Amino acid sequence: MAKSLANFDAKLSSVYQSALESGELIFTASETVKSTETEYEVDCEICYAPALARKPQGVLPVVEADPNPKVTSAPTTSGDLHTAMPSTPVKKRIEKTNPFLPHSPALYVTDIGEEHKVLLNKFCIVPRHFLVVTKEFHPQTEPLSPQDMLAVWSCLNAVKDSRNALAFYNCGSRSGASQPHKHMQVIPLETPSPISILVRETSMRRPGKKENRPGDIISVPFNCINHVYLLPDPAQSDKDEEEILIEAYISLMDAMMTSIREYADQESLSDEEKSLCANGMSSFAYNWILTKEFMMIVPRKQASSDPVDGVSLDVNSLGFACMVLAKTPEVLTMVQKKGVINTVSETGFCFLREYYSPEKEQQRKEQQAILEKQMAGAFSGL
Ligand code: B4P
Repeated sequence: MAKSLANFDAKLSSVYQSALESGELIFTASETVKSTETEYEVDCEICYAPALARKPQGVLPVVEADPNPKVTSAPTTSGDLHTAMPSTPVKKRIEKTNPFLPHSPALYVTDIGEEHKVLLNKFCIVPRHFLVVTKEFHPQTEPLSPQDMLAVWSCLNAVKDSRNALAFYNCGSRSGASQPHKHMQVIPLETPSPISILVRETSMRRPGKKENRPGDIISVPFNCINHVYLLPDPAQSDKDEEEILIEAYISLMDAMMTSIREYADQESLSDEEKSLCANGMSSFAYNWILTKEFMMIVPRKQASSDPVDGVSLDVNSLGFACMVLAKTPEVLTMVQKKGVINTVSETGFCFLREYYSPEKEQQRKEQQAILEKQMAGAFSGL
């Protein structure tokens, strides 16, 4: 059974506020650029945050003892990271550190059972973005355990506007993960994420198409392999939450591996791609998304989109929530030109190797409208 987390949302807010004020947590303000590009007219979101281009990556530089480090100004709550950087060059040694073991006490929210703790994300763009981390070290390449999923599920249910919240897991090196210690992430949102809207739209009843039911697996309109399992409401189901989550995860893993085998059977595949597909589950990279309504899996071929003039987009699970992060103006422009869905899809396994073109999209929309009209006519004649 999932743990019920009393006062979780209030605690999350108060720890967030204190960590922000003390400078332990760095919130980066960003601009959201909308991009409407699916057949359902769902807005994808490009989150433009140039200040993050200076954020230290997974392997953190450790600054060697400098008796008088000069800092241009104190860290600000606006999250402008470079204001907190030393103004003169300092001697650095690169060392792998694990930010979750030990964790910063200022970022600690609560324990969940014996195996997990909740920490605030030190570098957030969405306020109150938090991590569900294993207390002991487990690699980020491991599949999720029932306890992992239950811990995340209890958090999803405990946050305000829980139907909008989005949980994700970047599994493996090509999935966008930068920290090797097992951690799932949760973004509390006030409004539904683009992927939630897209899944609702895709599974809805339409002329000529029956409505999808809980337990069905559908795909959303990325060009790459993706599977979405529609979760039953535990209150309406004869299964408990643990059974529901395990069944969804196993079904998605099965569907993903079947699709990868079909992909590997394509004649024109390069040896490199064939060997990627031949990797066993233990080294397979994928993104996992969970909301109260669905669970989604996307296998990953590469960590970043194909470069255009040397510019590419790093993609993590949120890319498949139609939410991408552009840290430079060049990346922003490239994604706007190519489209979020096409850019993100390049990092998955694509059966169709065509690029998006506005003409093709228009043609497809017109054909769809004709078909829907015909079907509506056929239904009204019954
Ligand atoms: P990972 O699974 O390893 O990787 P990630 O989410 O892709 O974040 P990454 O670290 O690569 O950051 P990026 O610049 O791409 O997650 C590690 C997590 O640990 C991250 O959330 C990281 O911030 C956090 N962390 C690192 N050091 C920490 C510490 N000392 N204590 C606590 N937490 C620590 O992206 C920057 C941030 O923006 C990330 O949080 C990312 O999740 C988020 N983000 C990316 N795309 C986004 C989008 N479209 N909308 C909103 N947020 C987005």
